[in-house]
Amino acid sequence: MAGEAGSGDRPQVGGGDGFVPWPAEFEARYKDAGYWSDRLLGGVLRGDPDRTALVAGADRLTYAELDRRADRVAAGFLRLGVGRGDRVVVQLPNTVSFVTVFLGLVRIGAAPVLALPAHRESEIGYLCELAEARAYVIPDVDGGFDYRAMARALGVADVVVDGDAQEFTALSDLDVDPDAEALAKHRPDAADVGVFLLSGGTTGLPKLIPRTHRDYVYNLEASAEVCGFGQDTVYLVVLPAAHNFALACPGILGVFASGGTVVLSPSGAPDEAFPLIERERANVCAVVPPIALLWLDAVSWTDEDLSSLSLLQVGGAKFAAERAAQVPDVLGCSVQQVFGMAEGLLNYTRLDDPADLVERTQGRPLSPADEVRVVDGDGNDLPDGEVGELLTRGPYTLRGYYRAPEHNARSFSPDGFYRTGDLVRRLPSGHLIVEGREKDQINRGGDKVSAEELENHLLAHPAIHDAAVVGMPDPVMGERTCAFLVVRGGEAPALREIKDFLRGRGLAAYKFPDRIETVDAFPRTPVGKIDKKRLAARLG
Ligand code: OOB
Repeated sequence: MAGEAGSGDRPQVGGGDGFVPWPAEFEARYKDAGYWSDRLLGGVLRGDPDRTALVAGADRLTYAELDRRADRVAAGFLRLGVGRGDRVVVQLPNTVSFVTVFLGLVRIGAAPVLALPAHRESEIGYLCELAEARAYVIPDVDGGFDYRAMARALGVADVVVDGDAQEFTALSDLDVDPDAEALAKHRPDAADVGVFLLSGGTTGLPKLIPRTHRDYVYNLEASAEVCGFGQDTVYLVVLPAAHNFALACPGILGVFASGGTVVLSPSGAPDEAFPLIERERANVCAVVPPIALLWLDAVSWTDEDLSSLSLLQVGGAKFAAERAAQVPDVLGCSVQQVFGMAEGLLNYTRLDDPADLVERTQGRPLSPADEVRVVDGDGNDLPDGEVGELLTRGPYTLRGYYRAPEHNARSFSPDGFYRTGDLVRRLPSGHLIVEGREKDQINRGGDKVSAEELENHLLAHPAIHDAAVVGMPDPVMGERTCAFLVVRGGEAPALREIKDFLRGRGLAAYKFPDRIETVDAFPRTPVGKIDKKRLAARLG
């Protein structure tokens, strides 16, 4: 089992390769204080070998079985020519294969690039290129969508298919007897990039977030501690496993490190999730606010026994205080607010926080080493209670997006603080309240839509002269997406046509506008930029 780090004399993933390392003084500080260790992502399976690690559909795997399967997949990837320092785009739904592929890759130092199942040609093509992916792992068909057809259209090298592989390599063919020597040769260093997460994005193209073994291991271990995970934890996964929240906050990996059980659900729909809670006696689940709202309603018309639930983590978008207050009464469990980001910083309300803080705030930083600043438009620090932009750096917050020097110059302060684009207010206790956003992004119930990315796709439509994308308030999703369009004379295209057009361009469906409004011209700010605040104010 890939437990400890290999020797440090081999070249690290990163360095001159587009990875921005922490400065040496911070590295020394985080190591000395014990935040960073030599523990590796491939070694997180710390449960009793005979206990159940993973449940998915009819499959139940013990820790010993999952460990063995991960090594076999690792060996299979090695045979395919994938190894230390490579990147592999992984786009799998919540299945056993997601877990074995993830663990197999990180054990041989090949970093999974975690795409969401909803991503399509536009996102995947770009990711494969940016990451120079050595392979691309997909299901055959999921949710009625044939991923093989997409892989074929993209023409990317080395496609691995979970299921009927057609002309591609079958994942089942990567089930190979492991060779301990070969595995050891590819064992990564804890300083290597272990996994790439996707940024929610504020620019025309998605960004890749490099997470090193040591920072991500700290992320998941410290989270597991704050959330009280242990071997009795039975954690239901309803969000995509590829999302940071479900993967490592504390998520799947935090459960494994604590010796508990992970139960995979295909979605958060009550008719799928509730029977699993009842059957497996699940006690923890992480959801986005729309799912929490749905569950609060659904308990009245479903009859599953949810009494095992003890903790509902809610994050990804703002969860209203009134709704948070209902969770204990209606669902019979505690609620925990989680304000996190794939870039790093995690804020949790604590299990012993008074109800008032749990309901009204989005938590406080996970680590004593998290540095948090709240600044005004000129970058001056603001006193507690005043709203400003959240800046942060720390032992698990990135120092730069992968291969994005120009964007990094804007997204980080000269002394390495990440500019989150979130507007927050800090209480004297350190708890943060999210008050809004400065970044040009729509938070659609936890799914992030970059306005610029969608605008660029809309501008490619022959009838569209100009486009401005804004969020509109929505009682369930928090926000939905509205595209204001200036058309080139004649009729504006209908919403359905716009969606077909975007689908044809291979854009993930959650990024499609929910509404379009045509205008003659856009209101402008004094410096001539589109005044999105005034546009948003027009939405009734
Ligand atoms: C999580 O990660 P991302 O990378 O999809 O999105 C991060 C952004 C934050 O910058 C903030 O704008 C928003 O999502 N956000 C919240 C929030 N949690 C995230 N806004 C208000 N209230 C919250 N509780 O969304 C994520 C990553 C790890 C754990 C949980 C969520």
